[in-house]
Amino acid sequence: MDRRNFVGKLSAGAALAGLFAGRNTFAATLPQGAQAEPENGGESRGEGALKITRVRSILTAPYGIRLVIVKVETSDPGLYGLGCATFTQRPRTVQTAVDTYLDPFLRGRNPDNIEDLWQAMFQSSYWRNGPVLMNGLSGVDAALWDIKGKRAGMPVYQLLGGRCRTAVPVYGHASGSDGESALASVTKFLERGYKYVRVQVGVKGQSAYGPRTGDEKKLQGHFEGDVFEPTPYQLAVPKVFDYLRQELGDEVELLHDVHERLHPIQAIKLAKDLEVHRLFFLEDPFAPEDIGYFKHLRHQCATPIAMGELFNNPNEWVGLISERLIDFIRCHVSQIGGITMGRKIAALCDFFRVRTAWHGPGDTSPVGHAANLALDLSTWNFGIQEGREFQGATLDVFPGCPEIKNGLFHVNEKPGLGIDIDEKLAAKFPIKDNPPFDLKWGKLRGADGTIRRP
Ligand code: GCO
Ligand code: MG
Repeated sequence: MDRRNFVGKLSAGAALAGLFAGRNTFAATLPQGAQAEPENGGESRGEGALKITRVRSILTAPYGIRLVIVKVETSDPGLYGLGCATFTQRPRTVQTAVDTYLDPFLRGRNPDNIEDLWQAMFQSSYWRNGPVLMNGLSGVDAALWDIKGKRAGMPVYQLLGGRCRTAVPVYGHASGSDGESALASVTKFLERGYKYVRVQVGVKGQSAYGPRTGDEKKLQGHFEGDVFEPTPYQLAVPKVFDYLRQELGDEVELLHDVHERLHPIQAIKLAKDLEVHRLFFLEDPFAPEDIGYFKHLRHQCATPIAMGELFNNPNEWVGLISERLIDFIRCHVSQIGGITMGRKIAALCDFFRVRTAWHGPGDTSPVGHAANLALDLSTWNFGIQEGREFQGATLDVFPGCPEIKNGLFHVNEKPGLGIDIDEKLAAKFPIKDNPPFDLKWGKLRGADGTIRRP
């Protein structure tokens, strides 16, 4: 077709926009009926199209942990979406990413085009994939899914393919510094209906991840901090699990988080020692910087492995999944790109029989838990969900907050993510810039003062 004939087939609007606006001559190759896009990035179609009017962060700490929520407002009064963007150790950086950069970038765009907006946000900073920008982007992403669900009159899990299960199994967080105390802690969860319990092991005089032993040594002076030595911890864990399996039998599913605290070869030995106890999974045996060790671990034992809460670059998970080196993907959904990236990862995992176990500690906000649950309900290859029992003021700050009953997370059937925020109440729980939980990182040291991994 010669150029004149082709242009003749275009709508007048497209031809005029393309040829006379003096900018986008490529518009002349648009198919019949398509319109050239407006200057603002191309997402707004027509006068009546829904537009994003404002994107802003809301910082709140109703249970002491600093949470970052993103609210995306639209030109339809009262229609907005919420997403979790919590990077609790550095909340002000995410606040800046959202309020200073994403808000002006997104205003005027159509919230319907989630994938396109995701890619636009992602590419817009040129440098990408870090926790600050990914949390900001993820907060917007989940908010856009929330808006789409509200527009469709459906919960987000319906938009993702519908239910694969009636409710979402959650694991409880038990701990102890010896067999007896760990058993007492696990039993409390079993009595409340939990079938899965993660058990963290304390070591006297040390700051292990998970439990509080109460007698932790502190270094003073130049190298002040909490003491952690890997070997006593490595030796203590199998003893506690020996006792638990002996007392509890095989019914309960037991889990453990190494929290990247061992030297890699010690983690391999621990995984081998625990193999006999058939863990549901062993989490973060290595740091993200040491993922090359997974193939060595895989060749030596069949303890199921979970990994991923610190990941935010696809290069960190694609190989581990496609080479079948892990059994559970455990990303923090607001670290990786929100629901949009979560569903892509879940689909990738499906082909390699890897199951999902999205990160869900206290520094995933209730809004983030609602996003996790939308994925959990609609993912066939779901494995387990980490959860938290929200209580008191948190339930009032976040109406619709997911609740755990009998070891299961239930979601409400409201359109979107089914969760809201009472901003006036949220403002009564301002974040602190020096809370003890968030600032302990970077202060963990060996007995000689050497900095340890968190
Ligand atoms: C987990 C995690 C968390 C992290 C926390 C860091 O498995 O739940 O390891 O507890 O330590 O999210 O802020
Ligand atoms: Mg963990």
